Amino acid sequence: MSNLKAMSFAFRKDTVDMIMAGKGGHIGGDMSVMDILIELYFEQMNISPEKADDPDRDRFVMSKGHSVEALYTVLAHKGFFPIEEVIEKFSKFGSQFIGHPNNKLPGIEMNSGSLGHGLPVSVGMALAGRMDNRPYRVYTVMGDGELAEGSVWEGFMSGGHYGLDNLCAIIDMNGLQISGTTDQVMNHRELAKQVADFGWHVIEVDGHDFDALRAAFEEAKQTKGMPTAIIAHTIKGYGAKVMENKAGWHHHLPNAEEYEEIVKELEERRQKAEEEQA
Ligand SMILES: Cc1ncc(C[n+]2csc(CCOP(=O)(O)OP(=O)(O)O)c2C)c(N)n1
Ligand SMILES: [Mg+2]
Repeated sequence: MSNLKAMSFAFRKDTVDMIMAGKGGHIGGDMSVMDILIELYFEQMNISPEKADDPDRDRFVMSKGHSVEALYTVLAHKGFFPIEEVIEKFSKFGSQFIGHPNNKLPGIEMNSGSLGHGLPVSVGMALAGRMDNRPYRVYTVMGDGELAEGSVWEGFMSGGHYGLDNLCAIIDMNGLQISGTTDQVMNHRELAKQVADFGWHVIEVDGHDFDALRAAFEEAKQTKGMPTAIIAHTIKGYGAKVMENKAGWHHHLPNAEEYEEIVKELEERRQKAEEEQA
């Protein structure tokens, strides 16, 4: 599929169906991170089910592990497991498709869910790649609320210290966390400047613009001697107005009426994206 934008709305529908079937999930952050994941898995990363154990595969760490439903959706469409199976089994008793990433599933590198660990571990993976002379790149996605964890800043410090140009951190900058705006809960003021001060190359993009995301990832690959942080400005709940930009939708389970509304709007946006490309 070449029209990633149209694809993204179809993927969002699968994610919503997964959450409905599992009777819960982190819908807001799934919707904001979806386009970042699609661009990474379908355009950027050297990864596929056949390469799941290849020592040279690119590594992806979902640091904001609560957005696992979006990750399952993208991994399924990439061929790691059938999408129907995830939708059916997600969050059910005894299922391996649990509510946060676990590395017993193919395609998942690291257990996560306790925020603040993805970047420090990714620094280790990138350092190991350099020491072993491997060509792989390491990508990790964090939430903007997650940046309140102190370990994230140790990760920024060490990534910059070691000049890890095989490392790329993406911040899903949706302005909200679990209980309010990120600024209210823990304001990080001038994020781009702060991260740059730790020795990182920083790029800011619209996290729902595939061309902009692609250009940012290409720029990261060209950047030598320092890691890159991509601050992706996104909309929490992106895809249907009823869930957009509302802290309460962090893990809200849509009722029947809201579900109908979401599905209708996702399909409208999917069709519009198809027409725009035609
Ligand atoms: C260490 C830790 N503290 C608290 C939580 C509970 N928690 C789950 S999601 C979340 C908010 C995260 O906000 P953000 O990183 O902005 O994620 P997004 O907006 O992308 O969903 C919190 C506090 C957690 N998972 N881990
Ligand atoms: Mg957030």
